[in-house]
Amino acid sequence: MKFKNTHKDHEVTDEKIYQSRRQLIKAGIIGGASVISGSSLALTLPKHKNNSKFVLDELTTEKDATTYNNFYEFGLSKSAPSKNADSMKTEPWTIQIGGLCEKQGKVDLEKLISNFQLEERVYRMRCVEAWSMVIPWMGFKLADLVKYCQPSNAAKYVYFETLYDPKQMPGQNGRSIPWPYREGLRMDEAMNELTLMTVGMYGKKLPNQNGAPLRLIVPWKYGFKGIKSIVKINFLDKQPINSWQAIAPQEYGFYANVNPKVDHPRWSQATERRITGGFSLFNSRIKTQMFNGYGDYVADMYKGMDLAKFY
Ligand SMILES: Nc1nc2c(c(=O)[nH]1)N[C@H]1C(S)=C(S)[C@@H](COP(=O)(O)O)O[C@H]1N2
Ligand SMILES: [Mo]
Repeated sequence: MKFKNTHKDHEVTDEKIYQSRRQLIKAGIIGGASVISGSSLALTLPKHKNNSKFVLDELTTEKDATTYNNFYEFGLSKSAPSKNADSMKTEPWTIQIGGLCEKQGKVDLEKLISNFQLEERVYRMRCVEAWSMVIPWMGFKLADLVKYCQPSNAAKYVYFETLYDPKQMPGQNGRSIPWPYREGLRMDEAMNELTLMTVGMYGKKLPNQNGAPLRLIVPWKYGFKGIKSIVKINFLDKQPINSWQAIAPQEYGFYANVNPKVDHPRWSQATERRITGGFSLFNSRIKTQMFNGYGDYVADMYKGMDLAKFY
């Protein structure tokens, strides 16, 4: 698949966009030369390892990020997705848009992507199981996609579903999760500039095990919000129930904001095992940060909410 992109870096001249990009660069969220102006994802990225000016944390190796996965559609173990996910056919890929919005119906993913500007963003990813990675993702802002869909004023939530096809996804023959995998965001969370619809990582297309060809990345929330292999986007007036909430509502909520002060009922969320170079049980254990360290960009959305109640 080729990702055509009509926008060029130098065309983004608007002062406000420029300033907010600068903010993101300073925080290490996007790389300085990260807006992709070329025509495909087969691009060379700047070496990140020692580029500490732009990247706050050491990157996780590509090997770890693509072989230690959660993708229950392809098995329950961390190694199963990279072994089994080749059975999923990702081209062509159709997205169904519906609910409370103007744009309705099926759209080819490649066509859809050509409307948006791709960026690389280095984000921390914190799994609810208390491990984390630092990954250079590639994608476009969900905010841009929401605007493209023209939701009505009644739309308060964005809802996503993963592909349901047990022939391609053998894990769906089991009952670990009520299929298809489901997720949702409040509209302001969807419009937040950090929220990324992701099509690539490490400068390449997403591997199947990481959620090809399109997945969500919400860096201030636990990893399970990052629904993979999306085929459906709906605009709703009521808060949807996500997959993990459906399985165990006392353990997993709708918000799933990374919060070191609210423990999972069965384990602490105060620290995390940071996986960097070479996965091992001895990878460094570090303190988990409120909102995974992205509070400056997202804390305002939760003012006045009791985050122990809305976990
Ligand atoms: N469809 C689907 N999406 C999913 C999951 C899944 O099992 N199925 N697992 C989630 C969990 S728990 C995590 S931590 C992240 C892992 O993403 P990664 O494998 O790319 O690191 O994907 C999330 N998205
Ligand atoms: Mo997770």
